[in-house]
Amino acid sequence: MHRLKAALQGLFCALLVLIAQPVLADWAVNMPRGVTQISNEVYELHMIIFWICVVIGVGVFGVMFASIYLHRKSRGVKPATFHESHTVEIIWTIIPFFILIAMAIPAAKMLIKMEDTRNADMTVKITGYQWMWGYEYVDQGVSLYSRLDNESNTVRQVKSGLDPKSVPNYLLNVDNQLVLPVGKKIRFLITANDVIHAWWVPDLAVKKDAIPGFVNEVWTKIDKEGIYRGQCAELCGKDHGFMPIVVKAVSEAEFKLWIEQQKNPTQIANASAPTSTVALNAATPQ
Ligand SMILES: [Cu+2]
Repeated sequence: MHRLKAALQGLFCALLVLIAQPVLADWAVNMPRGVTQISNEVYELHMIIFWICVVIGVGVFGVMFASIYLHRKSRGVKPATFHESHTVEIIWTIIPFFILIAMAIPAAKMLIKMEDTRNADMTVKITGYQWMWGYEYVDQGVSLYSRLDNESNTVRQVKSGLDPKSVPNYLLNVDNQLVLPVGKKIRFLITANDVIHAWWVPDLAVKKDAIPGFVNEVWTKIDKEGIYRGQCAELCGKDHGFMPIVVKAVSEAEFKLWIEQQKNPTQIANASAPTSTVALNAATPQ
């Protein structure tokens, strides 16, 4: 008994030390809360389900270990005789049935909410390619491709001899970000051009398969400006690990400005570098 007490005390102290370690401040095993209303609701739902599982786990294992300890042979306990008991079988069928129903109702409500793309303010078509993403702002007439950034791509090459730790956001950076306005309901139309990919950004709680020949719908409404990273979440080929997603959420005014810049790239180039205009004009046949 003393040994058990000492072991438990040791375990408790070890846990305290682990929790107190400042280096673990960033260390998290739980899913992120995210930056959309949906992502927060998904988090709450996840926690409810988690605690239901904890209660079930503690209950089942508690009864099991108590039975093993209290009804062990060395105590002279005689085996019970409820083998093939209908009452027990009915109880252990009905209880999980109601637990599953209790979990399925909020989960189904959540799924319906996530799929409801009606009354969107704008639409972005997302196409998965081996190995990059194509983004088309359907209402604005702007489209772009988004690939792994050059820095990560150089370092990732076999025998590059370069240190991945020297690259900030290694393998999670792209050349062209998906710029989106905050506070707007954005409908995503997701498809693929070759094989199955999946568009996944945890902070937005959006994860949807991109399947050739199909168009999947999902939506988001981002609450907070910032940069949110994700990855392709479907094994799609040898470079599956090298097609990250970067969403840049900006204010509506900034978004409009960015769209204008995308529509008239030469105008911006002219404004920022007048010398290049001369070169451009000279090169263009009159
Ligand atoms: Cu992919």
